[in-house]
Amino acid sequence: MSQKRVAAIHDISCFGKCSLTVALPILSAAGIETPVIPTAVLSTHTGGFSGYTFRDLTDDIMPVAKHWKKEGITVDAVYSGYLGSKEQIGLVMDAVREIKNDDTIMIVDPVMADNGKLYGGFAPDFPTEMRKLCETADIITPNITEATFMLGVPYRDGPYDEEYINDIISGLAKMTSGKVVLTGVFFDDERIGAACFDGKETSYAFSERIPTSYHGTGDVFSSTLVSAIMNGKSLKQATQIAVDFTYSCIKRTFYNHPEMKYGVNFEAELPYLLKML
Ligand code: PXL
Repeated sequence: MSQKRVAAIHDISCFGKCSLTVALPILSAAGIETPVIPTAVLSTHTGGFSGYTFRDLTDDIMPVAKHWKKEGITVDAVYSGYLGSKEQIGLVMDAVREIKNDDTIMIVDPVMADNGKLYGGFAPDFPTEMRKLCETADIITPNITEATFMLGVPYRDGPYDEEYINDIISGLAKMTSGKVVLTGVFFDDERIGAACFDGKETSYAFSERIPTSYHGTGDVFSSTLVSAIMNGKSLKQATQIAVDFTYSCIKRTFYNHPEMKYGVNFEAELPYLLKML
């Protein structure tokens, strides 16, 4: 099998283990060539730090994509995450047109919100724009807040029931012709995981629920999912691998009790990921 190439389009949060500083090591460890289009450079992520710097790279997105096109560089997949502005969403769609071939798949993690709230710096109409990007995707990986914001339906705190999750999944399945992996699904306090709609049926992948949350675990999850898909796993298998790996990172970090905003120790768990792949 020739080496897969995935373009990762996210910001670089210089400190805080999320976006490109998570996607790049996980995909690389999984054997995937990972060219990047950085959308912005921040001193830290925006969740829990104040006074962070923000260097906007909007003007570089299209020149990078056009240069790749001129060089004949195409990719097997594009994996987008945190985008710094509404304008960048449209530019990502344009950039993908430059670098895709007939077989390129587009995986969109509509990173913008959690726990019923938009991340700092996003205007209330940001989900409407992000929805447009998701409509063009082959696979989307929203959490429940992001899904409900894009669908314009009420957000609820968990535990959830199957009816609520099924309604969200069918809303998303109507919104995009792509497949859906919905994260942050839990029906009781014991287990948490993801619902996966592969275009035909919905399945669930769960792990033990650890009563905490760490920044950047959405990026760990989606980067792992992309890695598993590129290594030939089905969406259902990839979802279980992403749930298991994210859980193992949280568990390891929890027992060492670091700060939530510092993210998880995914590095120490990478050998475990490679075994699952
Ligand atoms: O992990 C998502 C993420 C990525 N990049 C930046 C963020 C966040 C979440 O807050 O602030 C800059």
